[in-house]
Amino acid sequence: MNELNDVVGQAQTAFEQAATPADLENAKALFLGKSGRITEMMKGMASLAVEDKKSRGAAINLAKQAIETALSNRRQALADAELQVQLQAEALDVSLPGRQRGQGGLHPVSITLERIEALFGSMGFDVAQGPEIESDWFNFTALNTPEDHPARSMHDTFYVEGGSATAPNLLRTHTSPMQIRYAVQHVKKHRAMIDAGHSMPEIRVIAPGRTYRVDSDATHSPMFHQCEGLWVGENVSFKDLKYVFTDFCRTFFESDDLVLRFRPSFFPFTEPSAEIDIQFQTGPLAGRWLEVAGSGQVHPNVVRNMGLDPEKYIGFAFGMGPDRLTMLRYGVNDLRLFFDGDIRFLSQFQ
Ligand code: 2NM
Repeated sequence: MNELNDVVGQAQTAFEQAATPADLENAKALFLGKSGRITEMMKGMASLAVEDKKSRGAAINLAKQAIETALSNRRQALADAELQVQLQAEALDVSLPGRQRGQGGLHPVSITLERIEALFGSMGFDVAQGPEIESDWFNFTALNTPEDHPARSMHDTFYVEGGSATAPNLLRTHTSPMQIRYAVQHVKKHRAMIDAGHSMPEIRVIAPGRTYRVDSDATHSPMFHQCEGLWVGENVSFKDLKYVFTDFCRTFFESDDLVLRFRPSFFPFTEPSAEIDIQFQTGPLAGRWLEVAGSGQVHPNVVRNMGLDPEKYIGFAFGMGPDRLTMLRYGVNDLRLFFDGDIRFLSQFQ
């Protein structure tokens, strides 16, 4: 009897010590398997007398049942523990906020273009639109560019299919052609009024957009942005351009003491022409002259190509680079960062 109690005790201990279901099945074999302790005891009964067999058999059966109970308890305990581990690993925190779609944002150059449009809009300037594939006439000829001007060469301009030898198509190299288109439409709309000797409403427009030139380094991208401005009327002068552009620069850079310098220059479409430089009085760029735009009085040939009499109408124009303005405003030192599409760079402007 003592021996049976010991076997039951040993089985209980062995089962408790089994850490995995596989260990437990091995431990079970030691007691209930083909040559396990209980099985061996059953076999040992063969030599007993009939009356002893009955009581011995009953005792062994009780021990066997106790071992089976211990086994099934341990099986359940191990299964429960395994389930707990799995539940823990797959636990869902239902109080977490839902996964949201990434919030997009404007490209830094788009932010600049929107600011430019808003600022000039507040000064009565309309925003022109036009095609990126242009004709040679709108991009060069109408703008008084000589037939042999180097800008027309294939080294500087991307020519595209669809034109003819005498009227090629190209990717616009500036946004001035949009202004010619805009001016021509404006003049057409007011033709009767002009011919009757009345004053035409002034043309005040900016032309922002993508432009293309064969050029690529740290400060030049084959695709870049431009924003040109045009102001045509009977009584417009350089002082109007100076006033408007000074106001624009001070508002755009949020710097009231910023000063401007107009430096003589040359463009085929303006005469006289001037580069516009700005100088900050405070901040990291203080004291340096920074070139931000070209400008000038619209050439009489260009005024004529708009359908206006240059003896009666006078225009002023400017052209600036929104990419460079964005670099200056945010302190970016490599133009290519804008067009590499690296989200780590772009997301800093949101
Ligand atoms: C510049 C510099 C100077 C300009 C001229 C015209 C137009 F259409 F009136 F002919 N639009 N923009 C102009 C003048 C552009 O960019 C550096």
